[in-house]
Amino acid sequence: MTNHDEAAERVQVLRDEIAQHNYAYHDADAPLIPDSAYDKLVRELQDLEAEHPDLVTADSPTQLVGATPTTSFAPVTHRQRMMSLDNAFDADELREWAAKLARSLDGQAVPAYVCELKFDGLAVSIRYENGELVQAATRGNGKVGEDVTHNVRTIADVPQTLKGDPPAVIEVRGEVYLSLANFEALNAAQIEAGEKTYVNPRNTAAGALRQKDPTVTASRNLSFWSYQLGEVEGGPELTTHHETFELLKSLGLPVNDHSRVVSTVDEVLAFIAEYETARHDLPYDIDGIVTKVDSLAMQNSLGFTAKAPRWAIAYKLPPEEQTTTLLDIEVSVGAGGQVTPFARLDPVFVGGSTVGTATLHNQDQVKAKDVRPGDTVIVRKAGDVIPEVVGPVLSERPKGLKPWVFPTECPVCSTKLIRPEGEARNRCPNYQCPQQVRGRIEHFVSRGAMDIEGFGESRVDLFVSEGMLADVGDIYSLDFERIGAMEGFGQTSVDNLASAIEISKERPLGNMLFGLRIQHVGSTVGETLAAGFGNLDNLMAASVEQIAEIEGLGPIIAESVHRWFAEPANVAVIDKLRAAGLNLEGPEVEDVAQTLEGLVVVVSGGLEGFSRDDVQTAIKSRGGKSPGSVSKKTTALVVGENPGASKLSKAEELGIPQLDEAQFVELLASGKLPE
Ligand code: I6G
Repeated sequence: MTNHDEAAERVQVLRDEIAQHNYAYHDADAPLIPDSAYDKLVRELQDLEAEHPDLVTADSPTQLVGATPTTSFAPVTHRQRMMSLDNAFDADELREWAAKLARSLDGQAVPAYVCELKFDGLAVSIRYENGELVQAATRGNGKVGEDVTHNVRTIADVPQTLKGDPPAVIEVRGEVYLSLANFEALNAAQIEAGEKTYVNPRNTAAGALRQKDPTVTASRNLSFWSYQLGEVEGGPELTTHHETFELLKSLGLPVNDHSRVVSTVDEVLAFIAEYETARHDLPYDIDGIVTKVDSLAMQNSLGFTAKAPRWAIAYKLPPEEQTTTLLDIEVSVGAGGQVTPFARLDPVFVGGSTVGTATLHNQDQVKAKDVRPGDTVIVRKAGDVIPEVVGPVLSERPKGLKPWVFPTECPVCSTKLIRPEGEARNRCPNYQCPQQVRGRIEHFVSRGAMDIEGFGESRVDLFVSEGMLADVGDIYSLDFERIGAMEGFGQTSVDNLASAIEISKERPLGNMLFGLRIQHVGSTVGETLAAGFGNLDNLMAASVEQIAEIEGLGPIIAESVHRWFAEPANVAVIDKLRAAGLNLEGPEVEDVAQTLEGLVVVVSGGLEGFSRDDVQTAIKSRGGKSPGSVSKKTTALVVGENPGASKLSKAEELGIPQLDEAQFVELLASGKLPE
């Protein structure tokens, strides 16, 4: 077979495959592969067609825009074609695009570009006549889309009547999308109802837009950004693309304010680099950056290819979803006994690193996602967020795969697991479970607690499995002679360990209380208890009410602390610590300055230097309030690791200042928001 024959054969295979994926993505709203894999197929086809131009046919997917209109919605012929965009996958391709523009413009460099976010949603065209919404259609194949007017009318962002002075006819093009907050809320409701979860916001938005019943669409709370004009009759003369935004805004249409006019390709690349990170702070998904030539006269002279405008390009951001094989589902046991399912994956490169395990959160989530060992699954890793399994690719499920069953026994100590009423987590109730013992000791010796240097996870593991440590009290009666005889220990390391343990006896009482891993006692609560009672004996003798009376504490913490000291096994640990001579005296009581008097500070996501309870105590003990949600009354939102999308989007919507951890610490000290 000749090289040309082989190419022709491969082109046919690629076209069939791409057609299948186009249908799955655009028409069935159920993609079979991630976008990145689809892009690779299209790229391969484009390359082959470029090498063998005689193989290009009018019906090749490279010459068509996307979905074929289906029969379920009335067809709408676009008066101006709704094209898609050519893609660039790296900086070189973007520079090449800019160089080609300059060549087409007789060597004249483009003086200004507009960079915009590429929202991961569904393109629609909305037609207004005399200011009234008359029709809305999907892109379809670019020439003919589907009539989704009734459904688009339910989107709160889309005005039925334009404001100001609308042109006689104006077609507004933009993206219908589902915000992350609304997507999460929808999935939470699905889990609550025992139903399957939705895979991602984009497909959920697509499904919602193509509902037969507009009340179902309305219930999904879709959103809309406008970014481009189609047919226009009348209205002001525009000379640049960025003026379009002003016109759209003046008519009451939503325009995203992350766009930027820049003058060089380097600035375009800087914008892209900025949003490769900033995308994780946005309350919606984006999958790329669109760059357009700003001058409309230049756009006009550049024109279109069969498929896309020459004056625009979409830079694809690295994919945050990939598919891989789910090898197995296992469970891990935490220090508090919580049993968490996680996926063992065939390692896959996604979101900037190789991922071999991913969380499955809890039993209900595994059920709602219906992922089974052996499945091909979609794995998502967005920024620093822990990787998660989004769902199975059902079309690839091998026959006979059985649903995964949550274990009934602890994988470490074989105790029967429990799931307390109203809790999402299963637990191992055995306080002596070696995994929990290990977890508690690791926490006690850790930096924020007793800070015992040289007492890492592997040593905790070793001493627990050798039967030398059953609880944190045993740390202070370790047999160093025996340790010295163990493999891997020289005299110096034994001496260092012994001295680090000795030094820890002088740590503040607050650190020790934090180290005991009492529920709701973080480092600040530990300090508050130590300062509030002056010494451990006073605290142990206190009633729930007396504990709750301490400034910054409440009944939940008080109940938990009291319960912990009422447990004889815990008192036995305290006895060991007392006998070892640990510092059980609190600091001199000092008044905490009421810097946050009258302020409302909401916290979302984990902070490095504060546990969840610490944060609350730190705010409340300074006179501030810290409710669980953002409202008009909120002074500031503190944003930590993995913040909740709904709090972020609400803060953004209301213009509430967002602080990082360092700024929060400053606020605690000064009561003032950063400049
Ligand atoms: O698919 C698209 C996404 C975003 C676009 C687009 C866009 O601008 C922000 N702009 C054009 C001109 C087209 N598609 C054709």
